Amino acid sequence: MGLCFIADLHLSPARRDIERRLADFLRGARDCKTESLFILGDLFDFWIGDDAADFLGHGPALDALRKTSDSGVRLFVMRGNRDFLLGEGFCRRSGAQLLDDPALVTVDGRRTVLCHGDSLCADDAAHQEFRRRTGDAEWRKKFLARGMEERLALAQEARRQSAAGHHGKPAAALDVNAAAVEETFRRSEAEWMIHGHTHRPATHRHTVDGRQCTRFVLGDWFGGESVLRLGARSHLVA
Ligand SMILES: [Mn+2]
Repeated sequence: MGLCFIADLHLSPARRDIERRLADFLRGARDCKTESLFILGDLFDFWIGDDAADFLGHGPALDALRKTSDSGVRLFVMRGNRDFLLGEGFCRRSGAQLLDDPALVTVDGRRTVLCHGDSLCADDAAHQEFRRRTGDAEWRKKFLARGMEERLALAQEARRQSAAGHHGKPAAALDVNAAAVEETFRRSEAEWMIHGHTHRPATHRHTVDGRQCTRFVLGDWFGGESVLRLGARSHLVA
């Protein structure tokens, strides 16, 4: 029983080891009758449309997710900055429910805000510009109308540029911005926040307008599985 929160697996055709890690983890989640599994963004290193899942070899990962949701584990997936094109086709195949970013839930009755985390990185100007551009419905429609090979080439080019842009940037510019964190706590009126994206797993305490708040940061899966197990019961807040 209980809840699991994960993020930043960055599954890709080049990292079949992470796909096996996920399959092992999901088997455990089914065996333990996990109540809900929340995947808070960047499950995939890039996603070029639901129609291209098999083209990229993600069939086994989707089957493992489906088996898990079919077993009774409630499966929630939030889009990250890498897999922001996850859509209804992915949901139908995996049995997952897409969450908005941010999403509000209760965890054992505590008001909790879930987000991928990139919206908190307000100091990363290049990334905020990328968010604005790719958030545009017209941009998405045009991109998805291209052939799979072309979409793949564009995604790989975007990753190269992002990696080059991060090189030499001060670490603080890539971490969360304190004001953005406070604003997210304030607006959501949440006591807890759970997010990924920064790949810096930790538990942080914040005082916001005199309220004690806790922020849980999820780790990536490059070196091993990284799971936050927290609470027994969750409810989505409408
Ligand atoms: Mn991310």
